[in-house]
Amino acid sequence: MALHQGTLAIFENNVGVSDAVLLHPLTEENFIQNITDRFNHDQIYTYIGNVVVSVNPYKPVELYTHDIIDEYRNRNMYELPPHIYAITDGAYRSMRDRNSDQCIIISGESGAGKTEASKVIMQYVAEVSGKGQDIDRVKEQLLQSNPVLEAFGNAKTNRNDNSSRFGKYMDIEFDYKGDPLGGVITNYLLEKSRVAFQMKGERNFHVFYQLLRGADKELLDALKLSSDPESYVFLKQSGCVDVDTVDDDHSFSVIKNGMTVIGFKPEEVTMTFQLVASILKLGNVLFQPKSNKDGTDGCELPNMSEISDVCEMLGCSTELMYEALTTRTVEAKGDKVKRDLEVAEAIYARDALCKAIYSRLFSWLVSRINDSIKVKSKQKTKAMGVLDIYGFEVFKINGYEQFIINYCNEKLQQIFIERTLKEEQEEYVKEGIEWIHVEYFNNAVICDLIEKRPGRKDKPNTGILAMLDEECMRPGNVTDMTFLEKMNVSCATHLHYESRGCRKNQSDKTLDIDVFRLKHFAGSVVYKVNGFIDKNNDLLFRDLSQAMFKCKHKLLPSFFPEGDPKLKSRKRPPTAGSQFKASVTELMDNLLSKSPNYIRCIKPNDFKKSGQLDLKLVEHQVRYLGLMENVRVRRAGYAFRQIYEQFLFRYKMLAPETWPSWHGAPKEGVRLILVAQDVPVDEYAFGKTKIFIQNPKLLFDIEERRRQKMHDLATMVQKIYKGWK
Ligand code: AOV
Ligand code: MG
Repeated sequence: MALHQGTLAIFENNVGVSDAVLLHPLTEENFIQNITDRFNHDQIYTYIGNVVVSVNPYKPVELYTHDIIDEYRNRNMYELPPHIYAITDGAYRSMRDRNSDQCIIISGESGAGKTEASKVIMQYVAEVSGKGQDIDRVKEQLLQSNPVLEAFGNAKTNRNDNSSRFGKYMDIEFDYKGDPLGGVITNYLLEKSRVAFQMKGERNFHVFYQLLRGADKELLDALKLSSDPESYVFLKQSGCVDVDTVDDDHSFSVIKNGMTVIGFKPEEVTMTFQLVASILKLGNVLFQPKSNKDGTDGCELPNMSEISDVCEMLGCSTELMYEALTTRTVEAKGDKVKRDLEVAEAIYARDALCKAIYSRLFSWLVSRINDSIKVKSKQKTKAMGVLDIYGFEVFKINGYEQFIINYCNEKLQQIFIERTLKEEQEEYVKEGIEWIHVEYFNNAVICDLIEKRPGRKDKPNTGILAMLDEECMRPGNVTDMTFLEKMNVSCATHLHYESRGCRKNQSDKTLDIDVFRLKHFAGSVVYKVNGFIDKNNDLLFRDLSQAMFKCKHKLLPSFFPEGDPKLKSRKRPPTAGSQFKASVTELMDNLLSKSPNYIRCIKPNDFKKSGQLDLKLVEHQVRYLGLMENVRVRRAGYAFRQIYEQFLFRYKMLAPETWPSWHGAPKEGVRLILVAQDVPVDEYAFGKTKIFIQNPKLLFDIEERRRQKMHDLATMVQKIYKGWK
């Protein structure tokens, strides 16, 4: 296939080396210089072997056109400049032609470009796979699931204007021809605390603003909403309602259209927005103190307007809702006693209800989308998974959510470390070639610190999640501080744990006593322990779940099955942490069952600015992502390897015996080419199916000679052609 020379800038003027394996000499400085030079020329992708390193350009780049997709179709990775399209194409073809399920694991810290990368993958797959009415419908549904889930699951944070606040893994399923049949989305713990509270400068989930800014008057009236986000406590308290890079009004029509394409019925769309509106209104419900005759304190609602609107939308009796928000039933020795809630408790209950409604709505949306996109036929499928989670993050104040998010990133890093090394090792062994060990930092030790199972009685229990669960289950006076004290004792000697007394920064002289510090693979994070017990417990007062269960709303009661009074079992639901751990374990097993492909995203600066690359920041990421180790492992033995047939096909013009065609054994053909090019025998090794070349520069030379030869051939053909004329 000929390149459209001149029309596609990406194919011209390759800057630096496109594969870091070819760097000479290989130093961290050179590595960073290379990606910097490339970044400065909008060449944001660089390979480390078959891993794509991507630097976020923070501006539109001319890399994603139909013409460019066309070029990458059915091409080998090394033939064209590095691109996500190339590894996606490789993964897609391996899946289709070699029947090997694939996954693409995208990692990098918050704002590094993971979510955008996942969209690039989806766009590519949609374009290169088959066409036809049914297939196109499936593709459109898969593509539209993106904006819908982003509206409900992404938000502006201080790190990223469109930050994923949930983890997402999507399997796209194909038939034997490689045509998409459907998919399955798995979501991981949504950061629901954001519904009721956001840090200064951050926003709530996009959908709230989209609804207010984008809905027409009719819909707003039906939902009894004002169009101004400033009217809602849940939206205005962070001091940020508008974001330059986000168009809420337009996005609203995009998600409404998306929901329709996916197959949501109009009433389902209405019900969804009723719940979103109810949350906004509940957030405005105020409580004021009330003194009871018996001397206890309670609270009441000074104004019933918001609550009546909510009850009307949810089909709930106002009295029941009022009671559920201001009182609590406690069981003492088999007796049920109603107790008044104080103002702070009522606010807590109200917020917990809003968070529960929202997170359950989100899970429902995911399962509703899954219903639409699931493969309907019984035929056998092959899968390609794309993983896009919330990236590693460090804020001024880090809580339970950051702990969970960073734990998930820790696990992904572990997969990368183990698999890139293991696979490399396996390949050498499989091909009968000696393996040279490269030292690397294995973060398994941090994963253990977080998730290890409880130890024996005589051994300290060092799994933080397990300790947290233990504390949540323990009767008696349990607080965040008792949990912290427990950790401080158990983890005292752990190299990656530091107990209280951490400074927030170098100049800060005050000591925080309610914090602990974890040394994650990606950096040190100080966590404030406040809220850990509560968020891990994740309990909703039963009065509230029972009230929700009794609502006439067609969707809501099904979100609160535990509110069914007929329910016999009162078993405590698993904690948020143990659920998350279980789902992460399942995810890891799933990823391990597939052939992995990696995209390692790098954030160039902390200001979301284009054209700026902060060397220190990049250096830090290069280090913790283990990219240099990655290059070294790749180079330690043989930087380059290729299946004999492919090598022969590409370089056959370099030996008289193999040009224009070779009919002998491919391995022998490859040997003849290398001999013809005077390559010293100690520079390469013959594996069982592949040729391994040690020095990357050599490959460079061979490639250059090939280019020259192609040029000579083209000139010769031109001369002959002219001669004919
Ligand atoms: P993330 O997924 O890695 O962060 P995103 O993919 O949301 O990061 O990228 C953040 C922002 O960077 C996007 O909204 C774009 O403005 C810009 N960006 C990223 N990749 C590209 C690209 N290839 N071309 C142009 N602009 C890009 V987080 O979800 O916060 O962990 O949790
Ligand atoms: Mg993201």
